[in-house]
Amino acid sequence: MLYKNARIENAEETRDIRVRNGCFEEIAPELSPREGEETEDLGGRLVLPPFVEPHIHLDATLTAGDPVWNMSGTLFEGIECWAKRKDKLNAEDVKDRVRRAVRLYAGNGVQYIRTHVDVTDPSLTALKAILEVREELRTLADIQVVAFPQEGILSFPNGKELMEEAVRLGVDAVGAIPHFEFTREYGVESLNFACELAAKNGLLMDVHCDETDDDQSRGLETLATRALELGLKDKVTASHTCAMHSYSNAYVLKLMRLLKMSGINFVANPLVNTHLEGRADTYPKRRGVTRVKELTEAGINVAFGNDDLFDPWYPMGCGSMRDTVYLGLHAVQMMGYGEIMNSYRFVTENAAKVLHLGETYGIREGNPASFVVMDAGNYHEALSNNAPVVLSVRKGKAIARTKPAVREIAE
Ligand code: 17E
Ligand code: FE2
Repeated sequence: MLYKNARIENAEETRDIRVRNGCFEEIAPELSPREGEETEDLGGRLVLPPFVEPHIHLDATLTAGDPVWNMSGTLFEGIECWAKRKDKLNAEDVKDRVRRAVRLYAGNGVQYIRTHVDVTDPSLTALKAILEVREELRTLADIQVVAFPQEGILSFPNGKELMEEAVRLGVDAVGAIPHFEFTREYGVESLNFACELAAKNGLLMDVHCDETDDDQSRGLETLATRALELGLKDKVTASHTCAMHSYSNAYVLKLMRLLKMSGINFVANPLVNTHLEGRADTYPKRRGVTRVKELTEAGINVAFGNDDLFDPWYPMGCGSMRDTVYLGLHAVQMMGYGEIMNSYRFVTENAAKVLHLGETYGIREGNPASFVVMDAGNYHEALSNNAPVVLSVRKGKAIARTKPAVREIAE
């Protein structure tokens, strides 16, 4: 198969891409079709590596309003609403919603997903269902699973045992939620426990860390220190880190040294945290998105996630990575032209680093032929015009196509 005229990652010049046996065989300025080789002209459209969703809660997806709506818009009411829905979970219900969500993602060019799955459930119903359904969905996406203790590790009955059981069942990563634990001491202890569990089992880590406007929430320094001391480094991801928005600049100045030394990754979820945070403020209202610009400028890896898709925490979402990047750039004031052009990296290579996808991710000869085509000439245009992903190719196979809308203006 020969794809002609691909504008790979905003490049000035187009390239032709030859795909054989599911891999990129040749990428060059001009390739001629071999005898009998099928060709498709991409017409100079933007070609990117597949999108990576680094942070979503698939167990809760598509449950907003069932059985109750989150009226206050706070994280904590979301957790209460979810606890009510959790009581009604069964395997088929989880699988059906996950299938629908992954198909939405597939249509938008997302081929890799990291999902947090709540393990503060004595029956681990959602976890077992997701570990099963992810096998069935492999043709559309690779799904990484994080054992996520929504109601705490030390503050929930048998929290530690449930985390250990999740590891036995085959999760890829260990989570924690230090800011939700009953006490600061429990927060620190939960991080120590989670880091050791990850280290012992050779797993990745992804912590819901300081998702609060409380500037005294300091889970991050503990997580980064353990990541450094246990040699976990970039296997560790700190998600949310909203409190960093509210830390004093003096504290951040000190913290940055540790963050750089630790090598950990960050995931910000701008759509969800601009809406969940600041809820205890009057005016001015903080929006709680972590310091993405400063972290990026310090050479620290930051990715953007959606966090939610129509669930107790967020009543919107369509399975696209576009809106999180679009709003994220506004929220963190990274609106310089170069920043906009490069911002696809928040949901491609930076997110791929979070998931440890390794060298086989990316548009290079020899790699699996996975890429997306957007109906735009570069990423600025794609973001600004909300351009659809017109084609998603996964390991050489076209798995999704979207026809751009045709608009007619009378005069
Ligand atoms: N749970 C949590 O603790 N925080 C979130 N942002 C979501 C679930 C979506
Ligand atoms: Fe989350």
